[in-house]
Amino acid sequence: MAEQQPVVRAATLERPEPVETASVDELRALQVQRLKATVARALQVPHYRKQFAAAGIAPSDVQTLDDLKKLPFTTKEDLRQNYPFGMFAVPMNEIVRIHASSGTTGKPTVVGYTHGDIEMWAMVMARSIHAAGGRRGDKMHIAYGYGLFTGGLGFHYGAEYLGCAVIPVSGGFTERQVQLIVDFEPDLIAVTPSYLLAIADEFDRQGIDARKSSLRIALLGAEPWSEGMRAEIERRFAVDAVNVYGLSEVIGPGVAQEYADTKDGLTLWEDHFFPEIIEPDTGKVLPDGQEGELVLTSLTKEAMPVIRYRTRDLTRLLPGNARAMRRIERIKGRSDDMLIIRGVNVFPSQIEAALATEQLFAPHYILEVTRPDRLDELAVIVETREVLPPDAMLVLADHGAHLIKARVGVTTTVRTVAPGSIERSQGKAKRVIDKRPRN
Ligand code: DLL
Repeated sequence: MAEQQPVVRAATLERPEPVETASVDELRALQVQRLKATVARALQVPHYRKQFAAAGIAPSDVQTLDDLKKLPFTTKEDLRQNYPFGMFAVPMNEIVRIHASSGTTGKPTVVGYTHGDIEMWAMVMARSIHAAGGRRGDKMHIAYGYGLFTGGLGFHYGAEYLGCAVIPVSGGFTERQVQLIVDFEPDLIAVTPSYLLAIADEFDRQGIDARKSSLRIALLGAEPWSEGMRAEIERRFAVDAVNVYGLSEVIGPGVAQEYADTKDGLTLWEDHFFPEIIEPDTGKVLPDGQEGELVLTSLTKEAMPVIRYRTRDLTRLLPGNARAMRRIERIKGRSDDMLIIRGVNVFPSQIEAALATEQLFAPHYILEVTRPDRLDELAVIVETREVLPPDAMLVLADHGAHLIKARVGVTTTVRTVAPGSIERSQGKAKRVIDKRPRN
């Protein structure tokens, strides 16, 4: 019998892809060409036609990347107003997948994909997993939710494309997560950082050493997290914990990815997504290096091209290292996450970073905002790592309030609670409870 040949489509995927090593000039030329095609495609959508007409823009006005500045922004509100399928640029019979992102208020935002989009998404995800250190033949445990959320299926297709053996567990059933990790011995895990910590707790509860698990790399994203959490996860699992960024409106996960060997910011896949940083209040484009809101324009999407989509995510653009594509810094927070406590602007990530400087605090916390009189007050409820006597809890709470005051500049009331008191998320953690009256 002839020796069996493996049938491996993934083997045709060059690693790294040529575009990853392209020069800046080559990359910019590709982006201009793709931007023009995207503008033409966007004009299939009544919303964009109206917007362009209102701004007095013809497609021929977009000849360079700098011309992008002339185009109007797209917001989540625009997507809501065109709910459910009004932003699609192709007929429904070319749509092969629909995802949606729930959002905290109002209608979800809906996104559609053609066959070509699914293929592109799988490729950027395969590229991301490879950058994170994943290789063909690795087993990947996926604990991101499957369903309308893009996390589960985004990783699923990318990992298969790369040639990994996918274990599509989805979120929840934490005991079973542990059992499957122990029994199936995956090399990679894709999960929100907050849920991975809940899985770590479950390892402890079952008396199994998570450091001895087969896991080598954790691909973490979908929510803000900190260097403190990275250190904690790497300590508890003996893995490389790397950052994955993306959002449904733009594709899902797979917009930007941190390389495991450098862990110094996330390389943005600029051949498919063009980044700008703007001042959130004025919309002014800021130079590379300055912090502001990330705005993304899709360059190859077919079903739902997005022009200058305002992500609300705050970060900076950094030069590429060893490649032309630029990096973004870890997301600091969302402009709509910012709390203003007695005039001081506060992001939950800053509080998290301040608390992380004290070993006795666990990385589980909740911020509760109230307005008892006319002023906003911020209460921080944080778990301790060990059970401590009541007076030690009080001393530690005081210490927490000092750390936050010194590092963030805001006065808070800190309440320390016993290990395990704060409810664990099975997906994105909800850290802020806003109890202020709605006007
Ligand atoms: O969270 C896509 C995703 C899935 C990314 C799995 C990474 C891993 P949405 O549900 O549309 O899509 O939420 C997108 O989540 O605008 C950010 O505010 C936040 N976010 C995503 N990744 C990160 C990250 C997915 N690495 C929103 N760090 C984005 C901080 C992140 N925030």
